[in-house]
Amino acid sequence: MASPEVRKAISEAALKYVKPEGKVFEYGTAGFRMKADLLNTVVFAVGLLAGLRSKKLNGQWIGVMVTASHNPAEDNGVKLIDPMGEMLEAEWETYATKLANSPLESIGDAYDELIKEIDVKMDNPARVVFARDTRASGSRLVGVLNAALTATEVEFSDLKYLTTPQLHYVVRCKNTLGTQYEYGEPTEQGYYEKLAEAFKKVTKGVKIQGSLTVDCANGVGGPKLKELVKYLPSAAEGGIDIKIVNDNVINPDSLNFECGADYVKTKQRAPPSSKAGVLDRCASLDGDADRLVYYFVDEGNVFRLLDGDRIATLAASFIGDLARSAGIAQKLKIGVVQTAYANGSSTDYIEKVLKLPAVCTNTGVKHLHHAALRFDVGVYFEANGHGTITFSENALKVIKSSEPQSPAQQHALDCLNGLTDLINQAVGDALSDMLLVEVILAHKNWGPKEWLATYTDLPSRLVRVEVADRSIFKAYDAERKLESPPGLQAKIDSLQSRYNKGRSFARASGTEDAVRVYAEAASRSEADDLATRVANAVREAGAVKEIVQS
Ligand code: 16G
Ligand code: MG
Repeated sequence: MASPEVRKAISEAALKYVKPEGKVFEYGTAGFRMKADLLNTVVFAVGLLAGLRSKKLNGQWIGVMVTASHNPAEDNGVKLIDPMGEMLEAEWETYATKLANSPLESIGDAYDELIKEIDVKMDNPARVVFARDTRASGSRLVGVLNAALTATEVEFSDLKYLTTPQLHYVVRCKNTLGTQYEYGEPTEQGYYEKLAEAFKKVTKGVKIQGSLTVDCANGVGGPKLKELVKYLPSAAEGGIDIKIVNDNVINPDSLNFECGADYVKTKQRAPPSSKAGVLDRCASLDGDADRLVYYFVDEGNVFRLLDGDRIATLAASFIGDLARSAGIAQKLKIGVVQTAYANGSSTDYIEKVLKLPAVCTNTGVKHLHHAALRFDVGVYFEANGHGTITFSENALKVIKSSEPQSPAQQHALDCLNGLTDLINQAVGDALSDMLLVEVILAHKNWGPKEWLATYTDLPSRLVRVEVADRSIFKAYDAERKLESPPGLQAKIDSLQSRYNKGRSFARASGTEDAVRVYAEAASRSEADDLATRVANAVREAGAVKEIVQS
């Protein structure tokens, strides 16, 4: 139980906020995310829970990130980060949901009930570190967080503006400091130094050609990339010639507006502001810099997207080659983790050309991350550009302790070693992923055209369908099939079988009130047609259920 002082402080602090009437909150794939005005009481609850999570884990640091990623400027969100920089453990998502929905008048009781249910030792210390993106509502929400942490006597550290992956990095560093798993200096500067140091190691002997234009979605990635550039070698010294665009964080409404990774991926076009020339490398981050996509304008002015699938295949092929050159391929189990949204051609390429296992999981970073941990080197990316590479303890041991038999082996081992530092293993990180892509392209001596030529994407289409109640759409088999509503899956199966290389699925979104339909097929018209037909079937199934319910 909380002490009477803490109970009193919680009640007093909670009085300042008003819970939006009739709104039910749910800790989803990306934490809580909605219109920023509705978030005060949710953030207060998250603050209370963060302290409990830390106490439960014997005072390890827990992170709280205030961001709504690629959502519009008027939204905001909040999510918790576990000690190793990972997403919050699934069981605790239900505690977060419970606390966020508890009436304010009795939030102290709900807090005490949770302490009992989770069996938290209240004598343990509690430590929380938090940060936010550049949204205007962030400062108010951080104030609320501060109030909850103060009321519950939690030690905390406010790191102001950070990208989401930077906060994940700091959390992991703080909790590994002084142990054999030390991950780096637990500061923003430590992050830049680690990346820059690793970048220098892995670019030894290679030259990066041309320039890279980076669209920062007018979010926190802009100022942070500018900072990172200060630590990297200049183009003249063998570094990257980085041109930063869409880095306006002064006008709050410009965030994610007609730019950023989500815009580029979903619209399949460059931001209208883009001035890139033919074959120029371009990249887009999202609003909190945990997603990255590349693109370029081909000869003939055709827009070409290089999405998360492309980054995964590029990285897997490079690491596979390095492991072979280093003579350690037999000792490392390398695998790629994707979701159902991965283009079928990328999966074929991984299995048939790279000859690596490809695993499919549910959408949402935590699912991919956990599946990746089952490999020694787990390459995971969502098609939308979120991903990273994990190295097992065994992999680190093999890479660090192998005795090279030749200068070529030495070079490959050094490069692998550098990669383990260059890659943010806590979470997908657009800045770190960007350096990784640049390094690989330089090693392979490839421009974006050669990268694109590795395989040909099947034309695909994504459709968003609004339904009365998305919860009736229950998926299985890594969200590739629906068990409910009854009969719908049979319809989808029959539709996709009519198209050459047809593949389609529908799943309820975890972040919006909608069902998403994905379809791919051998030609653009077939993919579009299949998507339209499946969307109609979903619409009908949703409508039927609505009538049944009423
Ligand atoms: C969240 C997820 C992202 C996923 C997306 C799917 C995290 C940090 N983010 O943004 O990985 O692709 O949701 O959204 O897990 P949807 O469920 O609306 O399709
Ligand atoms: Mg994001």
